[in-house]
Amino acid sequence: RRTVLRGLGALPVASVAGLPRIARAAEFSLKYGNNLPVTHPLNIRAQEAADRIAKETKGRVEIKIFPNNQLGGDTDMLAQVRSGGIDFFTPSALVIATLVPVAAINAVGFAFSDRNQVWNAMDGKIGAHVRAAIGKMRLHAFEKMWDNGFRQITSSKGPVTSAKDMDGLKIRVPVSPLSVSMFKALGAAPASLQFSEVYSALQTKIVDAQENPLPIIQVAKLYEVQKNCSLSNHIWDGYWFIANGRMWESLPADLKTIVSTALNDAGLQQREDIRKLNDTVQADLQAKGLAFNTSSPDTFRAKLRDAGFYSEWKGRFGAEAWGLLEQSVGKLA
Ligand code: X2X
Repeated sequence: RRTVLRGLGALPVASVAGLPRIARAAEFSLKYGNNLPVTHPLNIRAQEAADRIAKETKGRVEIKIFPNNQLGGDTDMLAQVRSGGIDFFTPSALVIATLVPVAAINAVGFAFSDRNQVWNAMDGKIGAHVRAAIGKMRLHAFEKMWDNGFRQITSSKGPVTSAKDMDGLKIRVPVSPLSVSMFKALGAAPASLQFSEVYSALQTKIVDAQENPLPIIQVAKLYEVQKNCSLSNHIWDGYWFIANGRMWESLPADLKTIVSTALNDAGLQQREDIRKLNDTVQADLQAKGLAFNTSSPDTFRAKLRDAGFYSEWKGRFGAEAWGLLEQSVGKLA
């Protein structure tokens, strides 16, 4: 997995006419897989971080990015980063929660009202709590979470303006127990599919609806196969940048510092990218034919409360994590 070719450094690398130039192999050649198109700010900032890391480690650490589910869907990449088949992965909180259940705490329906609240929580106690739980699975989570955004509902059917429009709606959700539970509580018919399958599932009408932040709807071209978008802001979702624990432990301390600093800085810049994108993305999607409507969170919250969603998940997350969430956002259940 890791290429250790220290001896090569001593070989002459000047190219000889007719022979390919021999590049010096990196001491730590690391693979990073993710589920997003290269045009998403996550991939743009991750590539910048990889370039910075190569430069600051003088070529000792090389990170190769495999975007867009090239190495398999989320479930596969999560297994690979655990086994060491890949070194880094950025699962959404929803997805890593299949392994670390408390990681979905930020995705409780209608908990966060704005980004400041989100980053205070995720850079503060809730984030630390989740990172510790990830650490117990022999994975290292870098401090700064990256942004996915507030999730919105799109559909090839009519607009969703209140909770009653969710009745029987065939909606794709990520492979996430919390998402399935929430959409069932809302009366919909959720189907868990990996992101790699979403476009074709919508195109072939296996499902009629899906929910994702607007930048994803844009870069994955979901507007081509959806008509309406309801600005529901029902879940805030972010990406944990994680590393295989054994690989991370094996890195010398000076390289760890360079890698951590570059990835955390890039995460902060990526959050800003998403914030700025939010000012323009709706107009762009509208121009591409997606119709927008607002929806009132009150009818959704009431339906979730009546269905016992909040009390169920309070029990599943446990008093400590739920208490930290309520410290940030106020009383939920
Ligand atoms: O699968 C999704 O919907 C996505 C891209 O938002 C996640 O990574 C959870």
